[in-house]
Amino acid sequence: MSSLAGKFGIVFGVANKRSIAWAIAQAWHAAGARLAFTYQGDRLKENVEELAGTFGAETLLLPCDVTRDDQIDAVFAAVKQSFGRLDLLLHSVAFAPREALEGDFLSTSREAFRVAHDVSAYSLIALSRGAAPLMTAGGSIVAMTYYGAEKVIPHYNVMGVAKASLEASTRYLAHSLGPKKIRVNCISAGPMNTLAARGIAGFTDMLKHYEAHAPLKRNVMPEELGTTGTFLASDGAAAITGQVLYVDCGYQIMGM
Ligand code: NAD
Ligand code: 0WE
Repeated sequence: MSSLAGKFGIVFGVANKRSIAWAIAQAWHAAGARLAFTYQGDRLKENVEELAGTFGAETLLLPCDVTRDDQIDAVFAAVKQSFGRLDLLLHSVAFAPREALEGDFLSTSREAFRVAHDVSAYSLIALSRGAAPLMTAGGSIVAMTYYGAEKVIPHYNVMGVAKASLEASTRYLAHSLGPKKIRVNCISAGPMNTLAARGIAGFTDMLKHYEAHAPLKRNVMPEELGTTGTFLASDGAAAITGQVLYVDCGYQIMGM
């Protein structure tokens, strides 16, 4: 039997076919889960509609800017109405104002700090609070993070600080939701060529650096985030919560 057969999931963070959220959604779907998708705004609706449509008409599609409490409430009300319950949630959402990822970290404005933390870290708490009452048989919440949370990656700047907050929030949420059998974990992915990485100065060199220095001597493939996402969502991971799993070809273990 498929590992996610009979499970209901919701996916935040699909922008296009290269999105990490789409790689994990495809794997969840292949493992038997029925999914709802949210999109950030009208600009992305058509993209997500077309991708989600490949799973058939029973897929739910809902707008959700994660900085908007009213939209978050509406999403979980609609999920309750259509699915009746929820087992899985993927958080694959991050944003910091472009200028904060370019200059010196010392120049980080109060507003860029606020926005980065609201979109990229606080949203995990808000979405978990919305999902928890629907996770009546327990559940698995998975969030995407990056190594810049723990070591300095030049130019990642305030996003690294927001990812550190996301990872710490994962631990506090795991403690809060553990008694309800809801698990909360992060996947720390190696660099991926997605929309969020587009236009980052030196990104191609970063991919080459990983190829040269990661123990496995290559970069991560999207399907490998899918298989890890499916494992964390499955009952096989029933005793794993509050963790950061590195899916980075081993890069994180290196000291030099
Ligand atoms: P992506 O651009 O495909 O996905 C980012 C998503 O965030 C988009 O779908 C966008 O619509 C959404 N988003 C931004 N602001 C939002 C808001 N206010 N409300 C709702 N949604 C909003 O890029 P990706 O690389 O797939 O990024 C997904 C996640 O993976 C992010 O958390 C990112 O930090 C993380 N990650 C990416 C990499 C990488 O190298 N690409 C590596 C490790 C972790
Ligand atoms: O989490 C990310 C990127 C998230 C991101 C991307 C953008 C680009 C467009 C957040 N906010 C914005 N704002 C924009 O205006 N990654 C893990 C990918 C990434 O981004 C980097 C990296 C890596 C890796 C930025 C600098 C250095 C390395």
